[in-house]
Amino acid sequence: NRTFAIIKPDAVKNNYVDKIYNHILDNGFEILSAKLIKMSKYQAEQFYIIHNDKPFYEELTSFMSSGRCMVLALKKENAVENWRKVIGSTNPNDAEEGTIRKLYANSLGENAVHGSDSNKNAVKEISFFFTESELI
Ligand code: IDP
Ligand code: MG
Repeated sequence: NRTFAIIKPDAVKNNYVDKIYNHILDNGFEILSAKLIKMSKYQAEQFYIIHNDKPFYEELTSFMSSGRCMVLALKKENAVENWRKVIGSTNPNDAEEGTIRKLYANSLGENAVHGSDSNKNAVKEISFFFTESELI
């Protein structure tokens, strides 16, 4: 299975890319592709369109387009569920010890990483940023 991950602008700025890479590899994920990008505000709005009715939509899309982030396509058995476990709860205060959000996130909004929440969304999110031929 595949999942889609983002190392968010806060984590890139704080130089946590290599640490987060180690979590990915130590947990047995294969990196099919990774690239450093800067999302436009429009791209962030499209990516998070499911949240467009939420009070945090503006804050979220401004933050996600505020700086460079790294987008990744990951492969592992039960990748979606597994990656959600590795990253921890949305709010770093609630995240379990040892999870990426517990270790590297600043706040509920700036929470270091993204992970798809279902196989269906993983497929959609990967194709939002990668063509099939980029997944090696
Ligand atoms: P998830 O990333 O754990 O799947 P979602 O509920 O899908 O969490 O929310 C997407 C992202 O929106 C979160 O990762 C976080 O960056 C941001 N977010 C969620 N809730 C809030 C909030 O109450 N205030 C500000 N940002 C939020
Ligand atoms: Mg989500």
